Order: sequence, then C-alpha cells, then structure tokens
Amino acid sequence: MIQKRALITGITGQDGAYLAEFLLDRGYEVHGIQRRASMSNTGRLDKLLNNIPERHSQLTLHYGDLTDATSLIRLIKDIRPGEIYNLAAQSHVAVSFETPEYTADVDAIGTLRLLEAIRILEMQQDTRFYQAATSELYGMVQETPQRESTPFHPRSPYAAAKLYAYWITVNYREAYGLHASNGILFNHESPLRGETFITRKISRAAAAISLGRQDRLYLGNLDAKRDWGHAREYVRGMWLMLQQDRPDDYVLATGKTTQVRQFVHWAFEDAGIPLEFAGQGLQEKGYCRSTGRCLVEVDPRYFRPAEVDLLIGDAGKAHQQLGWHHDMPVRELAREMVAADIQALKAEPAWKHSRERVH
Ligand code: NDP
Ligand code: GDR
Repeated sequence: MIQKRALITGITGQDGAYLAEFLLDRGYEVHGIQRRASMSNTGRLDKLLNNIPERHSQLTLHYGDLTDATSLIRLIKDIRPGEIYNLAAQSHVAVSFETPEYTADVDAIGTLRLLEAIRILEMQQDTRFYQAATSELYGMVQETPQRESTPFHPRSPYAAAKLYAYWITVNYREAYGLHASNGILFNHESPLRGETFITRKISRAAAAISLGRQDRLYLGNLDAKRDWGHAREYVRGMWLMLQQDRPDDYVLATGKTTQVRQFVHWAFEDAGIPLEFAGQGLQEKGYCRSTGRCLVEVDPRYFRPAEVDLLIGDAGKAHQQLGWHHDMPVRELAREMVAADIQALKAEPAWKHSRERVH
C-alpha cells in the first residue's frame, strides 16, 4: 500500500497538532510548515508526540511562512503532498482589528499563494486542498442556525480576509478542477487552545485563581453566544472532506449555543470556586463570590469594534454526506479544559504565570 503524504500549514497551532496526531495514527507521512520564532513554538506537538518515537519518524517540520510564496512553492515541489491542509492564519479576531493588513496578507493572500503554488507546479490532479474557513463569515446574524446556504456578512478584518480565502478556494475548484474544499468550522476548543481565546482564557484563569496564582479575570462582552465543540472531533471532519470523491463546502458545528457568561460559571464551578452575580448590572459589576470577593470583571478594553453576537451551526450536510458527528458536550469540554489547566499550573513555577494583557 502506498503511504499517504500530507502537508499541514499551521501545524504548531491547536488544530494542526490534533490533525497531525490524527493523520499519523492513520499511517500518513506528515509534513508541517513552522514559522521561525525566537522561542520554541512546537510545544503542542511535543505534548502529543512524546513517548511515541515511531510517530516522530513520520513527522517532518519545515520552515516556511504564508507570506513567503517562494518557500511555499519550494516546499510543495519537494514534498509533493497528496493532501494539503491550510490551517495557518492570524486567527485572533480582536487582534485582526489591530493588524488588519497583516491578517489579510496571511489569511487571504496566503491562501492564494498556496493555491497558486499548486497551479504553477501543475499539481491540480495530484493534490487535494482543505481551507480552514470559519463561522465568522456569517458575522451579522441573518438566520439561525447558520448553514452552508446562509449569506455571509463578515464583521472583522479577520472574517473579511477569510471570506476572500473561502471564495478563492471555490474559484480554484471551479476554474482549474482542483479538489478544494472549505470547512466552515464553528468554534472548537480544547486544552491546546491558545491562551488568549475566551474559553482558554477563562479555564486558565479559573485554575490560576483557585491555586492563588491570579487575583482577577478581566473579560469583554459576556453576552456573546458561541457554538463550542471539541477540536479533536473537528479535525476528523477536515480529513473526511478530503476523502470524498467530489470537493465541496461543509459546516461543522454542534448545533448548540452557549453564552460566554455561562462558560465563566461552569469553569469557576469546576475549579471549586463557584461565582454569584453581583447584583443587577451584571455587565458592569461582574461576578463575585458569596464572601464578597469579586473574581471576574468586565473591562471595556476587550470589547471589539464590531461583534458577532450569536453563532449556532447546522451541520446536517456534514452528518449526511461525510458521516461526521461530534460527541463532547460543551459542559464536558469546560470540565476537561479546567482540569488540564489546574494540572499544568501545578507543574509550573508560580513566577511563570504572567499578568500580561491577554485578548
Ligand atoms: P491557532 O491560532 O492555534 O494556530 C494558527 C497556526 O497558524 C499556528 O501554527 C501559527 O504559527 C500559524 N501561522 C500564523 N501565521 C502564520 C504565517 N504567516 N505563516 C505560517 N504559519 C502561520 O489556530 P487554530 O488551530 O485554532 O485554527 C486553525 C485554523 O482554523 C485557522 O486558520 C483559524 O483561523 C481557523 N479556524 C479556527 C476555528 C477554531 O475555533 N479554532 C474555527 C474556524 C476556523 P505559530 O504557532 O508560530 O503562531
Ligand atoms: P472568536 O473567539 O472571536 O469567536 O474566534 P474568541 O474566543 O476570541 O471570542 C469569543 C467571544 O468571546 C468574547 N469575549 C472575549 N474574547 C476574548 N478573546 N477575550 C476576552 O477577554 C473576551 N471577552 C469576551 C468575544 O468578544 C467573542 O464574542 C474564534 C477564533 O478561533 C477564530 O479563528 C475562528 O474563526 C472563530 O473562533 C470561529
């Protein structure tokens, strides 16, 4: 049997780490593009690959960058992957308001650079392409639940860049016959989630406060609602899209939505420090304990210039055509994340827990 070969951009991120593990478990030779950083950025891969040396031999990391077309062409030419998963992105919505041009360069034009590399190398018939599209494309609520046919209305530079990436992927499918699919994924989280995204910011703070390592958690809009699933289950959906005879676009979501403030309550409950509302003006006063000590406060610094209020996805097409399903309820996800953060923080020296600004 010929060994399958995949290239993952963004392999050092949350999804990249889970996808690498998933593909290695299926016997793939996995290649990943890593950015140069002043400190190691492969921690998520170490965690997943440690103690299984056979996996290391099937995994190769290459330096490259989505802003550097020459590196992408060279790597695709040398590796000749049968599957390319484009997960690399400046993926933080709030940060995209501060770095809109860079976000567009990586998330929009970076996708074009990859597609063009495939075309220049005449590999349209030899490789399949997955694009990490996002529920942020829906932005302003037009219908719920959101599905493949729901109109897009991006609400951030990030979403606008991803909108270009979505359509250029569709275009290369239609124009050049490339097997290219968009996965319109709703939020998915895990203990490997970046520390500045809301679920992880909350789980890490709840853990740190319960261990006496942090005093307070500052958050922005507590009213936003998200459809949160587990990242491990979503990377299987990416792979399934590339195993189909025909390329297409699919929503992956749980079909349930949860308010940010609810996640806060669950996380602090799981950390053993349950919270109570501080009177009527919840947004203003935040959350306190019955002792009167307030642990969670709203800081307007974390409000976004434009917000996505409500996301709830309908993954009916993926269920029917891909056989994809999700199992982990969001309540259990919160529990897993808090438990993992408590364990990680206990193993970490107290001085390492910084109080720097986290989005
Ligand atoms: P992360 O932010 O955890 O990972 C992003 C990855 O992209 C990292 O490996 C990062 O490298 C890499 N990267 C960033 N900029 C560049 C660049 N210029 N060149 C090469 N690599 C770069 O994101 P997730 O794993 O959560 O998400 C994966 C993808 O899916 C992203 O495209 C995201 O926008 C999209 N998405 C995510 C959803 C979610 O809920 N997680 C939902 C829908 C879509 P480094 O480690 O060095 O920073
Ligand atoms: P999102 O995720 O913007 O949906 O994008 P994030 O976790 O950053 O925000 C979710 C919601 O929580 C509100 N919020 C805060 N968010 C952060 N990060 N920090 C805060 O302090 C805070 N307070 C309130 C936000 O306003 C928002 O409403 C994620 C990313 O992974 C994208 O790459 C991906 O495309 C989408 O999910 C689907």
